[in-house]
Amino acid sequence: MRICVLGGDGYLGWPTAMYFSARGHSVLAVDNCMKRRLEAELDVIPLEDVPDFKQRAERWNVLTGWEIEVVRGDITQADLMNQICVNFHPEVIVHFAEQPSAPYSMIGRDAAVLTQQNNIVGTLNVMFAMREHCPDAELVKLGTMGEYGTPNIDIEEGWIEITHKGRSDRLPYPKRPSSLYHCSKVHDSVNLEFACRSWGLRVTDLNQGVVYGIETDEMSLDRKALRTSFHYDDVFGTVLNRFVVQAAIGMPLTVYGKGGQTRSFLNIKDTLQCVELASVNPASRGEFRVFNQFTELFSILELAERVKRVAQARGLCVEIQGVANPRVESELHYYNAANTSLLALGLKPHLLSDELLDGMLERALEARNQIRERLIPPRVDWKRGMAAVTSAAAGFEAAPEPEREPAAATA
Ligand code: NAD
Ligand code: USQ
Repeated sequence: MRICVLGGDGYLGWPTAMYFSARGHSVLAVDNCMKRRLEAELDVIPLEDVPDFKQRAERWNVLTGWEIEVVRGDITQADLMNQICVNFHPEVIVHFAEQPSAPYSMIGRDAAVLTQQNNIVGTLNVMFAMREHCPDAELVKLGTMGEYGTPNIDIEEGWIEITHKGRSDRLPYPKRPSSLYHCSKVHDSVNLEFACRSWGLRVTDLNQGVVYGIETDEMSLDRKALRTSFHYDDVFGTVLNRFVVQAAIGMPLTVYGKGGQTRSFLNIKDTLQCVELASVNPASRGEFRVFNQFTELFSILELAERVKRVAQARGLCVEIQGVANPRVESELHYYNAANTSLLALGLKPHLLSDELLDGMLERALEARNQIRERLIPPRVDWKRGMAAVTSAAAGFEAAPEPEREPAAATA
């Protein structure tokens, strides 16, 4: 198939581009490298250097004989999406190209506007370009489980049968998003459902849980040149990746609040499988299909305990530290979400194992001299934005970065 991967330079987009290319699909990867710009603005860096977008695609092409075609451009520019649809004729558009961080969106007004403009306008441009130039293609759009929030009823896959005052209907499942980033995903979902209903587009909205892991099979061809990004900072790092890095340098694991927050999770390898399943089994014309894309549920405290146990087995000393929760979220709640659609299509989950955690820990230990402790404490407060918590984080930052022994000495 001809598959366009929007956000092809990102944590998930780059492995997806390689995954499809390795299976003989024609892949066009598009990215404006906005994420790298935001990292520089916030002075955060991933755990390991991430090779340049074009260079790693060239390396892939040389190593495999396949071709990932690369376009550097911004999908909030309508012309770009139109040109892609006219010139590349995608059969599938996989859309990762959004600002993905909840804390980033809560820094303040400008970051919230950037997030919502970038995400919502980009998706609108995709919708209109598809309507005009490739109405039969499928859009596989990355949404998020956090669109639903944590309701006190079971979470269905995008739709719910409701009986109200004696009448029944099948309606979009109610949403209560947990940040202004998550709100942008809800707005996208509303726009896309409308486009399917009105214009007959075919869309699969993948409400994905928190992704962990840094290894996919394709990377083994050249681990350095083909690797993906691994963030551990408070803005772009997700919880499990952060805990692993904290364990590697002996920092207490930062569980926010009581730690009873339950979230859905999946291995990055399963993201690739799910996107493939949604692509090769497309939605029908006019169908807005929603899949909840996760394989397991964990509370944050459970995850911290898992990381602690695996790190201790390596002789590392790890503590769990309750941190005042910078977010507004329930810390103890009911959570039961359906995820049967992707399993029914053939998803074979890679569940969270001690071996996988140990492998991530190994990578963090190898790179421990690059880890900047000052990037770990949370700086973005949901009620007051970033500036307000700088002083609260100062206690963490006061200590100078310690000199560390090479990894092998402590592992
Ligand atoms: P990422 O930031 O690493 O990747 C997104 C990429 O899109 C970046 O390379 C960025 O430069 C690019 N991009 C952003 N706006 C763009 C624009 N206007 N034009 C062109 N390129 C643009 O994020 P990720 O973690 O790989 O997430 C990918 C998608 O999956 C996002 O939509 C995110 O919301 C969603 N998601 C991620 C997770 C997760 O745990 N990582 C979980 C659920 C959903
Ligand atoms: N958390 C901690 N300690 C930390 C970091 C996070 O306790 O050091 C807690 C948070 O309070 C939250 C949970 O862990 O309850 C998850 O936080 P996260 O930063 O790992 O993930 P989140 O902000 O929800 O966002 C991530 C991705 C986003 C994606 C989302 C999927 O960045 O792109 O949409 O996961 S979901 O959470 O299902 O909506």
